[in-house]
Order: sequence, then C-alpha cells, then structure tokens
Amino acid sequence: MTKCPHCFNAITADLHAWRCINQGCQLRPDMVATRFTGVQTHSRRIVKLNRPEDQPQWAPPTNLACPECRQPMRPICPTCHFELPPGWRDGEAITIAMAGARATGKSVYLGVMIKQLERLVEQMGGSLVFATERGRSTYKNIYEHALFEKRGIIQPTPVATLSDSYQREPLILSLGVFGGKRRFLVLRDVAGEDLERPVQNAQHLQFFGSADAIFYMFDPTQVPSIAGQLPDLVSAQLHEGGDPQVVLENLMRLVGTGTPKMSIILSKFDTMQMLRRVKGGPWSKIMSNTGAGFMRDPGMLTPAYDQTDGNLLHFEVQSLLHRLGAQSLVTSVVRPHTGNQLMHRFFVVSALGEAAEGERIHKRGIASFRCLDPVRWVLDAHGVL
Ligand SMILES: Nc1nc2c(ncn2[C@@H]2O[C@H](COP(=O)(O)OP(=O)(O)O)[C@@H](O)[C@H]2O)c(=O)[nH]1
Ligand SMILES: [Mg+2]
Ligand SMILES: [Zn+2]
Repeated sequence: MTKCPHCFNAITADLHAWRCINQGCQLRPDMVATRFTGVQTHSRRIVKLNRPEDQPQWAPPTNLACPECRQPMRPICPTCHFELPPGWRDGEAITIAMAGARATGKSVYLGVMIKQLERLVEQMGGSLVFATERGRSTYKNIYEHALFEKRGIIQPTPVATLSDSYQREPLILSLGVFGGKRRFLVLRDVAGEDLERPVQNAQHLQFFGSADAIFYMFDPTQVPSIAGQLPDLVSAQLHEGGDPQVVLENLMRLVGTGTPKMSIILSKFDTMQMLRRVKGGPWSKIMSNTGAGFMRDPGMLTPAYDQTDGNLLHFEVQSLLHRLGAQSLVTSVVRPHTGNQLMHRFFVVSALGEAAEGERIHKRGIASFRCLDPVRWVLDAHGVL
C-alpha cells in the first residue's frame, strides 16, 4: 500500500480512479479537487471503480478509455483527484510536510536539502530523479534558480489559496529500489501564513495528519534575547514572522489523531554559532563548547543516519530550546494536550551556512550544516539508505 503524493491518503487496491486527458473533452467544476487544493479546479471526465468484494484477484483495466470521447485516461488519486505519477501504485512513498511560521527557513532548507540528498544518493551509486515534470520544473524554477543560479533568496511562499502557489505541487523524488520496491520521497512545502491563521475546515491542509513526517522549523533569530546579540547585518534582515507556539498549536490541530514523526528543527543555526564570538555574552560560553554535537557536522561520510550522534544532538537541542525560552514548544510536542504523543526528535540545521546579505546569498556561497539529518532519520525508519 502506498500514499497519494498530494493528499497523503492511502492508495489501496480496493479503489481506483482515472481522469480523461483529452484536451477536447469537456471540463467541469471538480468539487473534490477544489476542496483538496483550496482553489477552483476543473476536471475532465473521471471514472471510479471499486474492486468487487467477491473477487480478490480482480485487477483494474490497464487501458481505460473515456466513456465520453473514447480517448485514454490517466490514473488519479481516488481521494483528491491528483494525477498519479507513472508506476505509482507499485512503489512506496515516504511523505514529508514542512511546517513553521513565516520566514523560519522552510523553503530555503528544502531547496538546499534536495541538492544534498542528490549528492548523497549519487555517492551511493544511485541517482535521484524527479518523478513528475511539474515537480521538477517547480524545483528548478523556484528553488534551484533562486538559490543556486541567481544566488539570491527565495521569495516568500504564497498562501495556498492563491491560484499560483507553487507549494501545491508536491516535490516527488524517486530514490531507486530498496527492499524490492521502488521508493519515492514526497516533500510538501507550505506558506507559514497558512499555519498562522486558524485552520478550521482547511481540507487543503489535511495532508499534515497523514504525513509520515513533519519538519517543524523554529527560527532562533526571532527570539529577542538572540536577536539582541546578533550583529546588525543579521538583525537588519530579520523578517516578521508569526508566533511559533500558535503555529504549532494549529499544526497539532491539523494532525489530529494522525501519527506523523515530528522533526523539530532549530533553523538558521549559523546565527547561533556566531554568538560564540560575542565575548562575555550569555550565549558565548554555551556556543563555544567544541564537544557539543551542534558544533560539528558528521557530514556525508556514511549514508545512514547515525542514531548515537542523533540521540546526543536531540538532548542538546532540547536543552537549547529551554534556554531560548521555547519550553512550551517542547512541551507541546513531548506532552501534547490531545494525549496523542508523536514520535519526535530535535535537530539543528543551517541551510545557507551564513546570513544572506540583503536579497543575496553571501559571497562565500552556500555552506550548509546538518541539513540531511532530519531526512536521514525518516528514511532510516523506512529502511531506505
Ligand atoms: N542565517 C541564515 N538565514 C537563513 C537561512 N535559511 C534561510 N535564511 C533566511 O531566512 C529567510 C526566509 O527563508 P525562507 O526559506 O523563505 O522561509 P520560509 O518562509 O519559512 O519558507 C531567507 O530569505 C534568508 O534570509 C540559514 O540557514 N541561515
Ligand atoms: Mg517558504
Ligand atoms: Zn490524493
């Protein structure tokens, strides 16, 4: 059984759906797709088939023709009507959703992490490829172009209900065959604004509840005691963001009774490391501890996630969050009010390695830190890498 790369709901052998792709076939309002995308969506003819209960050997038709125009149809998710990439039902998907307030570094992280994952997979003799053309071009035009070609930063992610919001397009990566099955990694970005507002009946955000993992980003530069110590260069470009606690509460509401793994990520960690140089400051001693896991990056020497290193870091970051006054954030995850305790782990990452200079990445280029840890933790749990 696998999951839909868009709504993250289970795709089972019991229910199949197809949509006509003939340009000439009539378009009608698609209420299901509209609810799941958050914007008015139209579809051509859709056909759904249930597996007959008394026929366990039943296989769906392979070349279904549209009942109206007799042209070919393509498989879609029976739940949200997203077109499934080729070979989807035979593979297995690992689904990850980004979360966090505005400007916490979600999109930049995603852009850099995918590049690093590509290198890691290549180092292992494999290759990382996008499973959909739209995902590939979204990554290229939005993330890669901004970060690696223009050497600038990514524009703020538009709210999901705007018609051109690129994060509705999941980034679907094919990792290769592991354990006899083709594995896909699905990454969904989100606009912080969508999580800062109350999220009643937001069906287009329900995918959080069905995700295998959520990467929740917390930006230390938005903590006043940190911001006050940072050099002007960093504090001058601090972006306004929502309350991380409110975002986490909204997120937990969306997760509901779901059981995603939670990666709580302290982002832009280069700024914290810089506090080492603020002599006599309250943070210089903590950040000068060269033995600390958060001061070194085990890098790409081994493809697998290092549990011992990860466990050490987990407790270090948890105590850093306490010192940052983010205790309630930790409690919300460790002992949630809902009683729905999620498997969680704390991480640090720096995607850029250094603060951007205005709208540009600093001249020394991107030197990221521990960006693969969270994704390796998730892949490891699924027996991949
Ligand atoms: N110092 C530092 N700044 C970062 C880093 N990642 C992102 N930023 C800054 O944070 C801003 C917001 O990042 P973005 O990924 O767009 O945030 P999002 O709204 O959560 O997607 C960027 O424009 C950068 O200036 C990092 O690793 N280090
Ligand atoms: Mg963004
Ligand atoms: Zn779906």
